[in-house]
Formats: sequence, C-alpha cells, structure tokens
Amino acid sequence: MSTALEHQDLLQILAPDGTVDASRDPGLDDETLLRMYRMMLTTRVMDERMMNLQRQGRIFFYLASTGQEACSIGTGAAFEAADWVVPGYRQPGLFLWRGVAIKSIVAQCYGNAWDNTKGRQMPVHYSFKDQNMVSISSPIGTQLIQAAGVGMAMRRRGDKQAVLTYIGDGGTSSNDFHAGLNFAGVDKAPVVFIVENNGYAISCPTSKQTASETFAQKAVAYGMPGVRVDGNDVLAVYVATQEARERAVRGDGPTLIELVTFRMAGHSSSDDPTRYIGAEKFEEYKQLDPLLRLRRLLESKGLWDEEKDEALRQEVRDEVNGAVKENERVPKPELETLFSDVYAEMPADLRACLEAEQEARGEGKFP
Ligand SMILES: Cc1ncc(C[n+]2csc(CCOP(=O)(O)OP(=O)(O)O)c2C)c(N)n1
Repeated sequence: MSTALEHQDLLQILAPDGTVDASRDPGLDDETLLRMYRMMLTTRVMDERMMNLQRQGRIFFYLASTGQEACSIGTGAAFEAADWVVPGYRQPGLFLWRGVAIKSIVAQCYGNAWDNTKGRQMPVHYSFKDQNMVSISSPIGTQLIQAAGVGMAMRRRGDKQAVLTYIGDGGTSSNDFHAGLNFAGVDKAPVVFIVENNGYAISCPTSKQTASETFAQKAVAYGMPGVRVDGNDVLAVYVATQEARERAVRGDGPTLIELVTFRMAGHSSSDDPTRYIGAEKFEEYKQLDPLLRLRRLLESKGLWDEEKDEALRQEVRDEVNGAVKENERVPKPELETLFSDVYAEMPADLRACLEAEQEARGEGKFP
C-alpha cells in the first residue's frame, strides 16, 4: 500500500458517515479522539461567541474557522510541543490544542492589559511564544518565508524538530508562496506546508485563483511531495501531517499538504458570504461538517451519545462565556506599554512625549 504522502487521489480515512478505512486507521486511543472532538467543539463555540462580540461592538474584528476545525486539530495533533508553528489567521483550534487558554485568545481580541501583544495588533493576530507559535502576520504569504527560515535554522543547528505553517488557497498566488517553498525545497528544510483550500479567497473562487488542477501538484515544482487530503476528515489530516513531520525530522525535507475543506461562514466579520456562495453549498456542507463526522465515529465506538454531547456543549459554552466575562473586567494596557519593548533605554523625545501625557493626566512620572 502507498504511504499517505504517496497517495494519488484525495486521501480520506474517516468517511462522512463515520466509518473508518481500516487500512489507514492511525489507531488513536479513545482519550485522544475525545480530546480532538472537545477541541473542535470549543473552537466552534468560541468562534460563534467571538463573532457575536464583534456584532455587539465589543471587539472590532474577528476571523472564524467554522467548518475548518479538523484542519487545525488534525495538524496540531500530529506535531510535538517542542516543534515550531508559524500560523495563518484561520487556525484558532491549533492554539487551543497547544494549550493556550481561551482567556488569552479573548484578551488578544480585546487588546486589553492581559493581551500579550499589548493592544498593538489587530484582533486575531496572536503571538504565543510559550507554545512556540510565531506572531501572525497580516500580509498573506509572509509566514511561509518565515517558516522556511526557521526550518533552515533548525537544520543548521541539527535540531530534531519540525515547523508547521499554513496558508489559504488565495495565498498560493503570493510571491512568498514561491519563495518559501523554493528555499525550503532547496535547503531540505524540515517544514510542513499546509494549504487550507476552503474554495474561496474572500469572494474569489479557486477557479480564478489557479489554472493548476490541484494545489498539491504545485509541490512538484519545488521538489517535494504534495498530497491532497480531505480537510474535513480529522484522521486523514492527522495521518498525512504526521507522515510529513516524520519525513521532515528525518532530514528528508519539506512537504506540501492541500486540505480540501469549506468555510461554513464569512471570510471575516466584515464579509457577507451569501453575496457570492449559494445557499445549496452551505446545505451540502452541513452533511460534511467535520464535527459531525468525528461525532459519528465516537458514537460508533460507544464513546458518545446525545446526552454527553449536550453536556459537553454546555460545559464548553460556560468555559467560553467565563473567559469573556473575565476579560470584560480587564482594563486597557497601561500607557507606558506604548513605549516598551522597542528601546533598551527610552530616547529623550519619547520620554518627553510620555511625561507630557502623564502630566496631562495628572499622573506621576514613569520611573
Ligand atoms: C499581501 C496581502 N494582500 C491582500 C491581503 C488582504 N486579504 C486578507 S485575507 C485575503 C484572502 C485570503 O484568502 P485565502 O488565502 O484563500 O485564505 P482564507 O481567508 O480563505 O483562509 C486577502 C486578499 C493581505 N492581507 N495581504
């Protein structure tokens, strides 16, 4: 049998009805499958809550990953905590999987004093250093050259680690897609490139994005394997990513994985997808929902039922609501944070600005 990365067609292990292709079943234990489901559900609930907060004017922007949760969780589960991730903006589940607290995610979107980017970034532009996750960059594609660079450094240092990075179908048209894959290919850098093909770059369909038959086949040009995977099948995503990671750590170089999925919501809180996607497409994907698929597997194993599902949903909702409530009470970042992290010693002109502002506010001087 071919390995997952050698597979020629769309790789699928967990079918929409919840049955598993036994020949490729990774044999994950019950605890891991249940954690995957919990994290996918948490992502969905958190995304819904954050979108509502945006509609209420409590945060000014949000980007959900509704329908794409298996992409974040399947890839995240295949990587180790010591590996590095250079994420895009549509993988909130990955942060949860790697142990970021919901309240830290919410804090970043509020830009309050708990936000580790100190209110300087747009919402959803997270940076989680403790979990080896590099800050999200707004210009699409830049994360690929960053990931290639991290991988090249690992190779020179002889680290037995790998880098995971993501881009959307639209992002494959950026210059940096070429530069990132090219450098990684030439250097045999230990990078796993994920293309989350959700069919659209905002309103631009993939048919207008590329003349290639698939995004996976672009890998040939960079001398690396490329595989097309059902992105709504968390098991297939896991298996392909794990194989690609092993290849990377062995020193055999990078891999390109195309995850075929669908965005069951707008591009962002500023978008109305009903203007360019027909209602029938949303209906079709309700049946292909990655959460429903994993739930069916859990049910067939006797691990899950309606009652357990309802209880978990409530628990997760409480968890997310609790994180929001806590953040509502957190003040804005201190004025001084505007001036920190840039200079070891604050230049005189900046100090004068700060002191003038403090005086106007009737505050004491910055020590
Ligand atoms: C260099 C650059 N050009 C344009 C944008 C504006 N922009 C943000 S997201 C986006 C669409 C990206 O689509 P895709 O790569 O398919 O990812 P998806 O949002 O579907 O996950 C665009 C055009 C940007 N952030 N950076």
